[in-house]
Amino acid sequence: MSEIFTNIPKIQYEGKSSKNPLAFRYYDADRVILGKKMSEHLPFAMAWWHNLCAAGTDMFGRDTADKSFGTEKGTMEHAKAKVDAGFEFMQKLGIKYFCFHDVDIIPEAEDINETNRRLDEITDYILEKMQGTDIKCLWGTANMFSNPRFMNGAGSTNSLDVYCFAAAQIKKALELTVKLGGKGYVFWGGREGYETLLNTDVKLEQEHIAALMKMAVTYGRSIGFTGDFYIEPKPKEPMKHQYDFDAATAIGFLRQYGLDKDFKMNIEANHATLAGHTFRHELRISAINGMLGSIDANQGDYLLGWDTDEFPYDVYESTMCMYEVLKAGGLTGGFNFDAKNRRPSNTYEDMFHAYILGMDTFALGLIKAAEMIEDGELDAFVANKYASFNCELGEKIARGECTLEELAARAADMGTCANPGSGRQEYLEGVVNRVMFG
Ligand code: XUL
Ligand code: CO
Repeated sequence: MSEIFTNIPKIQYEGKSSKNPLAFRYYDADRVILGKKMSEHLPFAMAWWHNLCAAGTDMFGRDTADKSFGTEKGTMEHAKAKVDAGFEFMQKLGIKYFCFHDVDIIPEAEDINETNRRLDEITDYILEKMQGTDIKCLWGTANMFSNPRFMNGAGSTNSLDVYCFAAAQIKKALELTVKLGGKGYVFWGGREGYETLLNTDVKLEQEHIAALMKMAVTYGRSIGFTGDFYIEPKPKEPMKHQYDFDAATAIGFLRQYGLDKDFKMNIEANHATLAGHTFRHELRISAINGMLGSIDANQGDYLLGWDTDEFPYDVYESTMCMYEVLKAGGLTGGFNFDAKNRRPSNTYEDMFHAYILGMDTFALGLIKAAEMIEDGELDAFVANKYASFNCELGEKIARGECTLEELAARAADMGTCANPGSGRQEYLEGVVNRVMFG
């Protein structure tokens, strides 16, 4: 196999004074931060779909980038060339993981039996490429949204036939994930949602989605999948309303249907902002519920109301993300760059610039978040803010043993209430800026 990205060297760490666009300025894989190597804090993953498949097509125009990798698109030769390109790409960047949908790695056939045969062939090839490298699969998933059969949803479809095809795709994608040693299996909502309640039985659709997830857990465990299943919340797009709106909604759903032991969250930054939350909020809600699993690292554009999947460059956001991740004790999954080059950034070099940007943004975020934790001022402030509960009565409340009468009696004794103390938001924002910028 000949080199594909011929003008790109192996990307090295050169430090923050470097002006070399093909070098890392902050991501120094072996640098130890809070007792762990950067590469362990930041298990980066390449998203097969954006990096190797998406070529810039949008609603108004066709491909701008050439991702044929010297072959005819839509052939198995092309599928293999994408594997070659992907492995060369990951090796040049020192990326240790990849994520994939079933139909990212092969051209889907008319007949699912032929699709599955192609999937077997390509995963044999991927396995071969993995040997002798330290590249692993972070997670796999089934694309249950692109094919027209899924226009009314997959688990939420009105058609039993379509439901069977969704089940078949999940079954196969789970088998492939196990074959490639994947750590996780993702359910992104796809078209699980609705355009109008006028034609939708929400209760039935949600029960069917849960039933499919239960079958996936049972089958996955039976074939040796020991990793986490993930829900990737998103509030809208492609459907007007998506059922996995945000982390809180998805966690409630999992608990309602008894799926919470097998599932965690895969939090995507741009999905969080579409839900009207910060990325950080979604991470915190997942973490406090013991369900912070993995991250789709990207960012949106606050001026645009859709999923722009940009490469993350906002260091303030990545710092807040890494603060949450460090506080939660790390991820069981990793940082998948579910991000794509802007349409006019259409060269091979741009693909590398994008990943270097994303990796450096998270590396710098990690450095700054660790400094914030070591600095301790934020933690100390929060601990002190709730200190009035550090007493017998507070403990009784925490144990659920207190009554309204008891608390009301104390209020009556006091007569008037003391001021709860300033929240000091601006002061704390200043602390963050001090740590960030010195
Ligand atoms: C779509 C999205 C997906 C999932 C995997 O918004 O984020 O690419 O990450 O299906
Ligand atoms: Co995603």
